[in-house]
Amino acid sequence: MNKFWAILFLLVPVLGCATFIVGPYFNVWLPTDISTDGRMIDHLFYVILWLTGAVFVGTEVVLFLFLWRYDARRDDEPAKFTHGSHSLEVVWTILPAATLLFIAIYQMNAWALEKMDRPNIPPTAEVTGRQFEWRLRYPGPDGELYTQDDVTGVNELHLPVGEEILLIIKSQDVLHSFFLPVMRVKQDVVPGMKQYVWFKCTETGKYDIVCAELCGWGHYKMKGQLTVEPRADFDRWLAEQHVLQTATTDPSGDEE
Ligand SMILES: [Cu+2]
Repeated sequence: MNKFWAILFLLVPVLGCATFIVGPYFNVWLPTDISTDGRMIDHLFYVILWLTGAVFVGTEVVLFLFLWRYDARRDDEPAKFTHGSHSLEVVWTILPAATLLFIAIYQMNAWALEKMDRPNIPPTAEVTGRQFEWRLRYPGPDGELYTQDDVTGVNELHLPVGEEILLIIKSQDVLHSFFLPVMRVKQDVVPGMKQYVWFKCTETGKYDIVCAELCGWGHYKMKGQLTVEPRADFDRWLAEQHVLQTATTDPSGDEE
């Protein structure tokens, strides 16, 4: 009977690995990457996946071997207890510590690029998370953010392709997380903090904006759409939005 349990437990690493192998064929793997830095992020993801995967398979195989080999009903020799092994503890403390240190050093460049080296350009737009939508604010015709002619919108983020993008990220209420899967950008949106994300889109198209932090009952519907388009289309869209907005909010057409 213990052989049955041993095989059942062996199925865990076997099916676990199989999931990763067949995943890409069923389109349940990483989404397409249309950012200039995405490859670096994906590479880090794979390094960590291989590291944790090897440990996972190793421990599961040892578990299987022990279940297969030792059975109290067939083996009447009493179990031996040990009060611990000093050297073993030193080893299993040093190994994970060294692994973590390796990862910390290995990802330093990526972290600096994504979180520290903010480009010195005017912000493309401001994104404000609130229950349960993304409020957007673009500089209007004067090219400056936080002025009278700003263009505002909800959930429909447009960005020009092939240009450095800088977004200001804020929250109006609770904790959210601004997530652009195709751009490999994810930033917690912390109330009271002004944060920045920057990236460059390499392909035009329509993509998801997701909230990746459980933020209340409507979290599931806190979805937006990112439209990446050529600069000319982007400018035209922004101008259109500005006309629509001034027409509805100010019939006289006066700005100030
Ligand atoms: Cu949210």
